[in-house]
Amino acid sequence: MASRFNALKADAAWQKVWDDSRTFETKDDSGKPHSYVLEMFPYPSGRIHMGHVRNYTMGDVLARYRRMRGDEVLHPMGWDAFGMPAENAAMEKGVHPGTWTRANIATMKAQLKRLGFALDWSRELATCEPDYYGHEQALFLDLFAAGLVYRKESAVNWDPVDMTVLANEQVIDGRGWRSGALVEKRKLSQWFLKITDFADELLAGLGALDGWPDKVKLMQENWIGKSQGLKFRFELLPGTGRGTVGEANGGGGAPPASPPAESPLHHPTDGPPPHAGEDHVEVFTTRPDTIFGASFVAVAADHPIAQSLAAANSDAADFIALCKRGGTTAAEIETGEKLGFDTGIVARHPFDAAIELPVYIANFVLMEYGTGAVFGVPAHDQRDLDFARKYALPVRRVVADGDLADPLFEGDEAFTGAGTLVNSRFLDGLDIDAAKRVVVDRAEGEGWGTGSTVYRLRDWGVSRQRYWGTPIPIIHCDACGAVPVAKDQLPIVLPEDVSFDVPGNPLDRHPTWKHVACPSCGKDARRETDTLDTFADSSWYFIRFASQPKDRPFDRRIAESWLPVGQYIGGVEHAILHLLYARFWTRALKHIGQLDVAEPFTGLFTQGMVTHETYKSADGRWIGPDDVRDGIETATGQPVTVGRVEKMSKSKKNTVDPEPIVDQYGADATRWFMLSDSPPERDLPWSESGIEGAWRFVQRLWRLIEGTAGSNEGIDQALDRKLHQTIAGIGTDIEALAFNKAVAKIYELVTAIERAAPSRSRDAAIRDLILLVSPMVPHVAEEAWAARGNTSLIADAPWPAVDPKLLVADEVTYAIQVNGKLRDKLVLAKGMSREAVEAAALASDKVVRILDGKPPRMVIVVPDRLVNLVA
Ligand code: ANZ
Ligand code: ZN
Repeated sequence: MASRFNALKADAAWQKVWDDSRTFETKDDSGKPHSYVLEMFPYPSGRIHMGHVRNYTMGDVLARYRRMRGDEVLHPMGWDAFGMPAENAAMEKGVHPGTWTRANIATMKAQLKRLGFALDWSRELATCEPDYYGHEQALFLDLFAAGLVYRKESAVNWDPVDMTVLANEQVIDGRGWRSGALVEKRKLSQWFLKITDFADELLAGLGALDGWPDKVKLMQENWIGKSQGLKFRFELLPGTGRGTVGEANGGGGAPPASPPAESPLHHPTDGPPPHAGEDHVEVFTTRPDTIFGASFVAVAADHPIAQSLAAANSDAADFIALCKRGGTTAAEIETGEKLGFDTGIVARHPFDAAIELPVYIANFVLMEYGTGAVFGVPAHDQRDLDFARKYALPVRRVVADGDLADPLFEGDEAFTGAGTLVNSRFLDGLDIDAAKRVVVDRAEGEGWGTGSTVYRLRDWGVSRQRYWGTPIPIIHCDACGAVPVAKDQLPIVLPEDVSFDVPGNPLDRHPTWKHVACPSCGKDARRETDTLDTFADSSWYFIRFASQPKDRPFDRRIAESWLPVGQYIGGVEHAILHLLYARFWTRALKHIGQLDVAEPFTGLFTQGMVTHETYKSADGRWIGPDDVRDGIETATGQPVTVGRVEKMSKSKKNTVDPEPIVDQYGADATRWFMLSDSPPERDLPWSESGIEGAWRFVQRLWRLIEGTAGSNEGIDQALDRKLHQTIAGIGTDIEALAFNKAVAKIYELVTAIERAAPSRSRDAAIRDLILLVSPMVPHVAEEAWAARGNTSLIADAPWPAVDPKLLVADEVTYAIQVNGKLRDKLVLAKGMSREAVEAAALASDKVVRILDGKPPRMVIVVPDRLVNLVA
């Protein structure tokens, strides 16, 4: 009797039914409670990968479950379709970025459809289409009108061979990733969004995000980087620059300026150094408490002091040029070699004019942060320590952990922890916070500094000198400046006829596209040829999913009825930028009165990776799992080395393509495996035996479901209990995204049903089992549902109801006495609360009759045994 479940046939059939009957199209006004489940939309790179399958399966189970619980669920899908890879494909293969992108979307959409996701495809959007990015241009203009957009000169990575701006990720070891040329820093006028206006709000808002992982909140907090600091000035000694003789390192007194170590980059100047006309340098610190540990002052390469020195000193100019070649990311600065140039200028310690500190130009000081100048405390800052060891500057302990008060600091690891001030005169004995306050108070009192709050967060530079992005709707006029395009001229559409055979931005080279009349004065003017950072596209797509009128970005009332996204699921790699930009964009829309939503995503889940073993050939090449059989590389017959289990990635060739897996095992087995083995936040190691096990389970389920026959007489209490506990437990697990726990409960229930003798309970359990597994393995569930004679879809069926009585694990019989006489017996749950037991006793018919409406004077409850009512 038991047939095999034919996944290939059933998958296609049910997917067609869902499509044809528009099962998963969401209605805005059904009157049901709105529930918004969203997974991060994919970049259309070409094919879906296992990470997508895992991510979208999780969201799908929740979406399907919520539908069955009676919610109107919005579960949409679209494409984050602008970006570099399409331009690279254009350069490498000569295919237009749009053609390449749209073909990828078609392929990937077909692949997603084969997994049977309950998505509302009628709301599908691709950010590269004018009917999306045109609305983004309108929003940009609104933000511009509200003063949240501005233009500023800013440094970019310039590839002098490809003649193009590079993103930080495209600079590898200081060279262009494509050309290999040494990258230069160039200044370009660029567009910025004022995210810093919202720094405090973005920080404070994290406090209310209970549905976010703590680690993500912490990452955002660090990125925003609010710190209390002190800005103050060091007086510069006039005419300094020669022969400041240093004492031995680590003495008990003030840290002296020491002679420079031999280094080609380290050239004290001769004669009085220029001070850029300045007699002081202003620094910013978040550790004013460490002021007596200072051993040098350092300025950024772009700092006026460095610049004016360079004008007169070619060594300084060379050093500055060298600094500009380095990377600008925090990681590069953290890990890169710390380099300095001794200007010969000497600064005076603010608390003791006798303490003199050398002033360096240093590559790890950024002009854009604080004041572009710092004082270095090697003992308590790692960069300063690296620098001090290199240039043999004093390293003096001023914060001690325990009673380690020796000023001599050894080793190469700075001490950044909590402690007590030492070797710091009037600060000695204070803790860090108290010492900070004392120094800030004195600086303010004596008028040489001011306490301040600063953020690490920078304004968001959105200009990209690229073709495949949203054109910035601005026109540059020599007379009128930057003039916004009128909204009725939107969308500003990308020209189709572009070439990628020469480096640079095709929009810039296009013969006609940028030449337009000034909207304001009518004279010849030029379109902005920069396009928007693709993070702008992903900063509001969830709003457009909720509401997509043709003539404006969204309908406020409808969007507000869906937002915020109750559950957002995606990779932790987006913990900072995407999530922060979306939070900003949402606040900016609120600020300009367009959308009253405080936070875009109230629930966030970051899922683990899908991993796989890696393999290397005898001659050290990575090889893919398909090319290995029984430890032998099939092509060469040579043994392979099995490497670590790592995140699936093209570079290590340890990927498994989902499509052949779905061909072979079907959508349900693939989905089941994604949910079953590991907790969703952990990595999931892909294994052949895992997917085979999932396939066997789907078959086992089918045999059980299909094989329903025989007696439907009699009750099986134990099975009833098991069933209802499972119904309740799975609901809780799915809401908590604990899919592996839900799966474990299903295994138990299946085993219990298999072992149970035929009965009415068993029949009911099988019926409910089909409902319970349907969010996870929807195709086999629909097939079974139909086989049992149901004419409507299981996707539209309600989630089985829980009978709370059956959730009770154990029951006890209570003796109910009135004035010590047994009057009734009640079967109640073991361990029930006193109040509940008392209420049950008072509700007994017999008791009601005896008490005759009068409340008892006293109620004695002996847990799990008896109740005595004293009348
Ligand atoms: C002295 C000091 C002593 C510092 C110490 C740190 C530790 P956060 O907290 O991350 O904001 N700094 C200031 N401006 C800088 C710039 N433009 N480029 C590079 N570094 C800069 O970092 C603030 C600290 O970073 C400041 O506090 C300063 O070094 C450095 F034991 O001053 B500190
Ligand atoms: Zn004009």
